[in-house]
Amino acid sequence: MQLLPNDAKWIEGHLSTAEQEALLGDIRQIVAKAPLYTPTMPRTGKAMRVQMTNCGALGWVTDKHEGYRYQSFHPVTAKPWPAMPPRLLSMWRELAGYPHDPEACLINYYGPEAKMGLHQDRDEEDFKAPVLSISLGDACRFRIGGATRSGGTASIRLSSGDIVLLTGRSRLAYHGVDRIYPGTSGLLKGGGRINLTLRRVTRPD
Ligand code: MD3
Ligand code: FE
Repeated sequence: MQLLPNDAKWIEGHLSTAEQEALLGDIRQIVAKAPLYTPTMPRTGKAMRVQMTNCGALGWVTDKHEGYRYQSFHPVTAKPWPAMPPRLLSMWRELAGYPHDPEACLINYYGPEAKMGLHQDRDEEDFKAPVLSISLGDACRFRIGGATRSGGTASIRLSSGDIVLLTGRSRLAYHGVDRIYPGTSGLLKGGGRINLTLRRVTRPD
């Protein structure tokens, strides 16, 4: 385990190849029921470069008028999100250090040209809950800074099987994906990168 700025934790190579393949099998089943779609940004309606879907009770979506939010159903099919696979629940219980289960798992798919600009994740009610990120497929350059846009940032190369746990001060850190390194993993037949983020959305009572 390595510490990143503001107490973010990087667990390099956490998942074995067999575990990555098993998790990918779970993801394929989810995507068969809840297809990846291209979200559009609020106000501008511009397409994001990353394709998304979700599993769990709640999923993160964009809305042209209402901005970003969580909802219980797929915005294209209108069906409830598929359940969170037991494998993901166990990983959260093992690693998150948080006494309540996650409610959402956002699944991001990056093609070779995709990236994600520097942003904060602040659509959840409870910032005391960590975010657990799992990388699968091609490696990427991931950038993380502090709680303001103006501060310095650190860049790391995230590879298939790596975990990043955003706890404490890092929970509100600016972060983004600068680039994908195509052809660096054989896990996904067509190439590209999948990132899973497990999140608690509502404040537990
Ligand atoms: C730091 N995803 O879905 S994962 C996102 O690789 C997102 O797809 C990126 O940023 C990806 O919102 C980065 C690592 C990550 C996830 C959530 C964070 C870093 C974070 C929340 C707070 C601070
Ligand atoms: Fe994010």
